[in-house]
Parts: sequence; C-alpha cells; structure tokens
Amino acid sequence: PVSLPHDGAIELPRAGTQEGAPAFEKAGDDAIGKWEGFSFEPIRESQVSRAMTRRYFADLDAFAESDIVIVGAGSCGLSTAYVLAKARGDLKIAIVEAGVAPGGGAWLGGQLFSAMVMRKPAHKFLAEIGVPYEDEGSYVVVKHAALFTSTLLSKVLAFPNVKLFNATTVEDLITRRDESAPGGVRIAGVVTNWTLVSMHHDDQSCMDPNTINAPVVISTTGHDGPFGAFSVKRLVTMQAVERLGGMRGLDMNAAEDAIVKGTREIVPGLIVGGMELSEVDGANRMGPTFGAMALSGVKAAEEALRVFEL
Ligand code: AHZ
Repeated sequence: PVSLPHDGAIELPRAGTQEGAPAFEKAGDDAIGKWEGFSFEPIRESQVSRAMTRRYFADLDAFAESDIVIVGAGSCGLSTAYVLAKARGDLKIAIVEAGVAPGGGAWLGGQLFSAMVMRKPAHKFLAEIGVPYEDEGSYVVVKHAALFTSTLLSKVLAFPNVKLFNATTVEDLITRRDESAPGGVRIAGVVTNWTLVSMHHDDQSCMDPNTINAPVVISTTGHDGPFGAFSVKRLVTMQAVERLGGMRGLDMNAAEDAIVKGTREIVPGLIVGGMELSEVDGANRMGPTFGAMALSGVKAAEEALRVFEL
C-alpha cells in the first residue's frame, strides 16, 4: 500500500517578512520594489498567444493517449492524482475538470464555513502534503478548507507528468466490447468537450467532441446533481451496470468507511471513488467531513497502480 507519514502535527511556518527587508527580491538582480524608472520587459501580443496555444495544443496531442484519466478534480480526484503522480512519474495522467476552478466542494468545510474537518487516520494525508491542522483527538481541523485544496492542487500541478484540462467536461466514455467482462464492456477512455460547448448542445448544432484514450479511467465526479455521478449514470444507460443504489441519507460513521473500502474498479477500465461511489453502492453521505475523500483517493490510486504493475 501507499505509505503515509506517521502521526504528529506539523510545525506552522513563521509568518511575515523580516523587518526592513524588501517585499521580495529577484535573485542576484535588482530588487523589485524600486519603482522609479520601472518597466516590464517588452512583449508582442502574438508572443503571448503563441506561448499559450502552442503548449495547450501540444498537451492535447501528447495526452490524446494517456495512461490514466481522472474525471473531476474535487478533493477525491486531486488526492488520487497526487498519490499516482508521486508514485509513478513515468505515467501520463490527464485530469479533466468541468469547472474553471478545480477543487469541487473542498473550498469550504461545510455550509459556508471556512474550517475543514478530517477524521483520523486521514490526518496522515495532511501530514504527507504538509497542511497544518489542530489535533482534536479523534479528528483534526484545518483552519481553511481552501488551504487544503490550494496546497494539494499546487502539488498535483507541479508534477511534470500531470496535465489538467479545466473548463473541460467528460461527455461520454469510450467503450470496447469485451466478452470476458461482466456486462460485456470495457472502458477505454473519455469523450470530452469544452464545458461552455457542453452547455450549449441544445441550441447549437455540429459541436462534436474530442477524445482521450486511456487504459484506466478514474471517475470522481461527486454525487448526483447538475454535474455529478456522471460516469456511473452513463454505465446504467449503456447497460454495463443494471442500476444504481442511489446515495442514502447522512451517517458520518457509516459513510466514510463505506466510501473508502468500496473504492474499486466498477467496470473493467473504470475505477470510481469519492461521493460518486455512494450512487453506485447506495452508501450514506457523510456531510462535511473530508477524510474519506482523501483516503478514497489513496485507494483509487492503489487500484490503478495495480493495473500498471501487472
Ligand atoms: O466540477 C465537478 C467537481 O469539481 C467535477 N465534474 C463533475 N462532472 C464532471 C464531468 N466532467 C468533468 N462530467 C466533472 N468534471 O467533478 C468534481 C467533483 O468534486 P466534488 O467535490 O463534488 O466530489 P468529491 O467526491 O471529490 O467530494 C465530495 C465532497 C463531499 S459531498 C458530501 C455530502 O454531500 O455529504 N460530503 C463530502 C465530503
């Protein structure tokens, strides 16, 4: 199994700069903050355009054949990506997130509150990514859910083998007939479109999608809602799964264990984690405790790694 560090809260970094020091300095060069005669380096507009588009289209080209696609960059999807990218720098990992801003529901702890609660042993994941917390015995509290999400996101995006396609929606799954698989089907990638395009299929014609092939798709699109539970609902309409259990009412204790333990490959090639899984298994929701999202991510990553270790 993926190893996480031992217990123990992390020392808080010391805030603020030393008195008298400039706001920040460009290494070895002039200090930024001397504004007289200040000017940026010159640029032509087309340079900016090319700097962005060349990279984006090179990424679309490179990741058209990915090793792993993660659908949804909420707390579970980002945790999955972190463990996978750290364990296997040789795998190409594409993250497809419908929203412009990755993070799903993890920018707030619950309702509109700032703090985020995680039940132990999920504090080990916080220690692994370096997020400080207050230890309350059986659970820990992160002062800002946004600190958890921004730290995790920054670490995931710093891995060279990860590409985030945000503002991009998975509209369908790529399938292959596989008579040896239960339901006779295997998932072989995803069908994508820019989210703004996906939202206008009713009033614009001829807006066909794009595709990403991958032997492993990990779906973490959250529970049913305007966007959520996307892949598992599609499994039902394509008759790969007979029906969904449907998410049940809130029971923190039952829900968190069930989501972590149940994280698995549902149909060959498709691993489901996080709250999307509650729709498959008829599991309870846990409400505003996020430990199961982080650890379901760890388990989803382990399930995927097993495929590449064969
Ligand atoms: O935008 C969605 C969000 O960022 C994204 N997403 C959904 N459908 C998509 C699609 N293509 C691409 N078709 C898609 N992206 O998936 C992300 C899901 O994040 P989330 O925070 O909703 O789900 P999670 O399972 O990671 O975390 C669930 C957090 C919850 S819900 C809950 C409760 O209701 O009781 N409790 C917790 C802790």
